[in-house]
Amino acid sequence: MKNIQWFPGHMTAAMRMMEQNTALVDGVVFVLDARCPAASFNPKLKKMAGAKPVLYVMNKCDLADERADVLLKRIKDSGVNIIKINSLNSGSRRDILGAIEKIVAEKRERALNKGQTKVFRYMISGVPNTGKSTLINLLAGSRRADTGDKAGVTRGKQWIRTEGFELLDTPGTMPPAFENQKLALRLAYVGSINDDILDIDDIALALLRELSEKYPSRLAERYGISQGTPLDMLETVCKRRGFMLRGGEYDYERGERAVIDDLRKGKLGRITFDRIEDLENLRF
Ligand SMILES: Nc1nc2c(ncn2[C@@H]2O[C@H](COP(=O)(O)OP(=O)(O)O)[C@@H](O)[C@H]2O)c(=O)[nH]1
Ligand SMILES: [Mg+2]
Repeated sequence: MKNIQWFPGHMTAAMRMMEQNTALVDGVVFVLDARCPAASFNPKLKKMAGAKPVLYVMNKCDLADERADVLLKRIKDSGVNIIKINSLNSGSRRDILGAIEKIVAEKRERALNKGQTKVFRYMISGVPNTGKSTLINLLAGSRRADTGDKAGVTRGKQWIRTEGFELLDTPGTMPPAFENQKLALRLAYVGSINDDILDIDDIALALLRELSEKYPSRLAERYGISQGTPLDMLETVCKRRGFMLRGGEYDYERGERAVIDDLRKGKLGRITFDRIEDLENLRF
């Protein structure tokens, strides 16, 4: 299997932009994907935050199951600020506002005592497609930041003002190399790596293998898959969906896209890929 490597030029520029903006902010919000918080954690970005207060947000919690809560608890118990939210649900607005306010509460109090009303600035950061722009829209109460279900929708720099805060949306960035290919694959499944650079065969087959280990009943329910190699499973998907080419050959690519699409749209149910052991060696 080809190793996943991705660091296009605009990402290098984005890293530089974030480095410069870190100096301007009071805190950094790192948006993670609740289905794979270890995979979507970026040590480079963390390092860039330096001594600034950090809040981790496990977003898309509606797509993850209770295993994500186990991960959240483990990270929280290590003394880290972390919450889970669903950015598409207005009920999460209060949670995130409360969490970012808590981080600057003392500073705000001190400013108020001096008769100043301060606007606190946060940089919203994280790998692509974790929902940074959607989170900003939730906070701003309108569609202000561009969103999209693929990597790389947000390009430039945007400050957005809301309720005593200014939020800086940023394009997603990735580490230049993935030390852990297992985690890199999970980012690919959930759409945090631009599909153009991916080998869809590798991703879909790895996804089928991982699902058959972790959520076999979902594969049985949706595709009638009982067992077999990843390729056997893919053929079952093709048969079930009628993805056949002339001459009775399997249309593998359509089958692959269907499985990936189903996962991304939540049609395979709530899924969490990461496990406690994936958090080892990560310093949130
Ligand atoms: N189910 C679900 N989808 C979400 C959530 N937050 C964002 N999304 C979707 O994820 C995709 C990427 O969101 P976007 O905000 O553009 O991500 P960004 O690249 O981090 O800015 C969009 O299709 C959003 O509608 C969430 O909490 N739950
Ligand atoms: Mg964005």
